[in-house]
Amino acid sequence: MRERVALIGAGPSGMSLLRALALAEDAGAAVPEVVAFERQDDWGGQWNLDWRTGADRHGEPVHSAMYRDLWINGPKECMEYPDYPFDAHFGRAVSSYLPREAMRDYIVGRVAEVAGRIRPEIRFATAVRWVQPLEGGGFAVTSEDLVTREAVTERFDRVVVATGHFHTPHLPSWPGVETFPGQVQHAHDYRSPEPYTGRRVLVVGSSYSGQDLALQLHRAGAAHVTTAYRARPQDIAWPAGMDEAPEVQGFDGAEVTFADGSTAEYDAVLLCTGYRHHYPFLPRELALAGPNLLAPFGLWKGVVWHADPRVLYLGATQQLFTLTLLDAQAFFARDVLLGRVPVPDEEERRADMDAWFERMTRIDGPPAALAYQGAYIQDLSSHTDCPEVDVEAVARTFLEMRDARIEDVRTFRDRRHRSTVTGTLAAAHPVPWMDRPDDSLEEYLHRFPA
Ligand code: NA7
Repeated sequence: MRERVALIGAGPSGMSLLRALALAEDAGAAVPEVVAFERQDDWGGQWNLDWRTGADRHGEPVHSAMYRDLWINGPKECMEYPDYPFDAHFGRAVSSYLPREAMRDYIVGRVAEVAGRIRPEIRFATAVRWVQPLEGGGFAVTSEDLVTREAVTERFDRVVVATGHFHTPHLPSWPGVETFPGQVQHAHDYRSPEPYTGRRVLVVGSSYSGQDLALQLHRAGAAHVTTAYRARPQDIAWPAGMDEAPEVQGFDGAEVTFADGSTAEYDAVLLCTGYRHHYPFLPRELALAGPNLLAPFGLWKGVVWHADPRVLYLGATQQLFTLTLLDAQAFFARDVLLGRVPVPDEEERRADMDAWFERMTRIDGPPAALAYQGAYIQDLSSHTDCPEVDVEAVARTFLEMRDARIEDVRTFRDRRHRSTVTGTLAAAHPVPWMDRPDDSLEEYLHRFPA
């Protein structure tokens, strides 16, 4: 009998898996029956903007942290699918940094060829409520149609979890924070900078969200923006109106004390403190937990759940390479599902996970982190026919971006990088990013005559 696979989530990872399966089928493989469950009304995961915060139109937690004015914060050349160049998608050279809508358009464009077949496999506006391992094998998956409110329980042989891990905020607390008189908001609920204009803002957390939102607020006229880091300072030559501080120790009304004993007053606090792995539909023994790591706990090859290899995860790793990383995982997962990649025994899986974990502990900075994830992508791809990523060239582009950002955080998005796939040098966007170019797809493409 044909195996049945439940795919939970139709963001870029789930879309990549559906596409990879369709390609295998075209090449003559017998593929399992896949039912994909997607809580949102459309595919695209994080790339879908919802103006709402808190609850979505069905009363479910809003999935995406997407905000107006988001432009990618690494060059597109670091995210380019080797078999789907940006030039080919847009029919022209565009800038290295794209607004949200253009990026989403590219991701959707990549699956266009098979969209007519894979989209019907997705049940939109449908939430998986519970996955129960069955004694006789397989899983009982209970899902709820969010429109009709009907719940069904169906049997599947395997489960692929592709719900991502940037939807449930990590919300640390500090002594006295409840006495702070202004707004304390997490980045997941941020939609636009206007409420921060003219204010002194403390951004807590200095990773992707912290870096971008601090700059967004500065650009939109915040009176002052301080970024509080935890691990290490960012090496940025901060422009007037921006600075950074070490870890927050506590609040006393509007006054914040930092780890070096210094204090400052703020009007608003924006928490860019990351996200939690959160899989409320999985029993504890199947649910990934722990911090956002390049080698998450309990996943063989970052994909196969060690404790029960019938469960696979996509996109659960910390992301540097983003789309190409997700694609490499999707091809790997597909070939595990097709039996082309044998899952080794427990001991061998454990030894492999330990080796990658130990290697991760030796990472001492961005170049080493990029080399690590590049090697991981190559390792995954060596088992499949996933389009090959030139990981060294992409890592070099990342580091060029990093140097440009350190040099001037306000202008790094105006730089032009070269595609590692086609060799094309990106076009120059005529409006500097600091001047807030319009972020609609139509207006963006209008800037680059075909
Ligand atoms: P990340 O990349 O998971 O980063 C979260 C950051 O929050 C990270 O730098 C943490 O510091 C920091 N953090 C967590 N708790 C604290 C406290 N208590 N004080 C200060 N700093 C803290 O999440 P992002 O939202 O930036 O990015 C998520 C994804 O969005 C990213 O992968 C991109 O794909 C886009 P740490 O480094 O652990 O010391």
